[in-house]
Amino acid sequence: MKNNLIFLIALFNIVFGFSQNPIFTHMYTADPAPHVWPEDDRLWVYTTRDEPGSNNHYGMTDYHAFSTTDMVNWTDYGRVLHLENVDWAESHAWAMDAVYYRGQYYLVYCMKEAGIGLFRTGIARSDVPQGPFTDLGYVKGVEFGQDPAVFIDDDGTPYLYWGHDRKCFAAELNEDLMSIKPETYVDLTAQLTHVFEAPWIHKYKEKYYLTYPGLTPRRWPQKMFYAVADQPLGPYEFKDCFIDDFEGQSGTNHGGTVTYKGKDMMFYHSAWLSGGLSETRSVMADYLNYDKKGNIIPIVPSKKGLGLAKRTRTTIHLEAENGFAAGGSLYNVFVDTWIKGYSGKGYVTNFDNPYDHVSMLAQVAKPSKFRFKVRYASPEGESNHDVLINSHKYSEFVFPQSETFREIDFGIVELKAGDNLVRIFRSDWKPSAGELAVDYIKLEQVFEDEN
Ligand code: FUB
Repeated sequence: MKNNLIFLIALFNIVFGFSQNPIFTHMYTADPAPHVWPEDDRLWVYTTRDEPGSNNHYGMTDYHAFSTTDMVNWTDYGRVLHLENVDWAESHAWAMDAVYYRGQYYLVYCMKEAGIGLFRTGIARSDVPQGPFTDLGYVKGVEFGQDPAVFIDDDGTPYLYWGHDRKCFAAELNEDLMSIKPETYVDLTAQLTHVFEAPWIHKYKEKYYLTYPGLTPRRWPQKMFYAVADQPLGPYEFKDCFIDDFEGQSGTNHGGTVTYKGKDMMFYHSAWLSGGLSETRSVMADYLNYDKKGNIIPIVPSKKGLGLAKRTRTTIHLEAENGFAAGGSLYNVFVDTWIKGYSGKGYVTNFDNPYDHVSMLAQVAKPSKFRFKVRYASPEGESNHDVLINSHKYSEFVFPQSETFREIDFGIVELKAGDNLVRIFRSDWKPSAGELAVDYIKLEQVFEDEN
């Protein structure tokens, strides 16, 4: 009976072609940190980004935030922090975590310190989960702070875990999150068989589970292992491997767990989207199940993934007012809040002179098509503005009069692999009746079989 059911589910998936892995197909993403924040019905995933074609990790520069409510339709809020927004760092925007703590959202990341070249654990803050985040400096007391993860226990105590190059450490953080309590520092390396880097903590039935990528002796690629403890700082008892080798895996693996709408899930990465470039990675998600003794049941990565739909779809949502902090720019325009109903922190307006503009950065993996929408208001009358995508794709767009903010659909545009600057500017050749207010742009992923 049970076998018949499994067969029917498998058949259903084949017939309907469910394919939810990788979950983000518009951009190369890695090192996922999934979270659910208080009083927020969305699931959030924070990721690093691999540059198209790079196939190594040395040039990584930035982080993205994603959210969903149904595990199928995702929003990519664009770049939330970049190396150039962090004045103490010089390179290697490697793995990160995010945490909600005392009313603020923090990105806890690692980069190499300028002039020294050692990894530090940086802290950046935002008052909204989608960023962008503002750097506050690095955590004192942490040396070689690669691959940080923060765990807030039920009593509110914050813990930091980090590790690289076959080592793993942990400590309690002080209340400002900017330093560890040295007396709590522990070296967990010996307790975590095969550990290589990237610890992640979650709690299940009053036990602390530490999941991590590890290397069996002298052998890449990484597999995922876990260990269990009664206290957040251990001692940990090594358990097992729970994501073994799989076809199309990348050299590294790195992941985090989350419980959302009653389902436990594991996020990690593979090299499936790049199709063979093992270090150009993409985020995956699968259900995380336990047996009756609390052991994690091994995950076998599959295209089906969470199996809720034929595929996932991501919309890039870029708030105009984020400017430089999100990789864009504001030229001779300003952020205002006068017209109510804007999303985010305001809108961009005052396009007084020819070429006054707002630019927003959209990052994608491969040349691909998106449906382009702009949310705007133009209370005084129709306004003519031009949209430039990557300096060469040029169109004049008319924004009809609208006293309140509304979304207008400008049809399909093509983006190239890597960075795309979408610039909305005042045309120099046509007078504009209205003063345009740009709230955000959206780029909705479209697929070849939908054209
Ligand atoms: O993404 C860069 C590095 O690769 C991460 O920091 C490691 O955990 C590995 O995934």
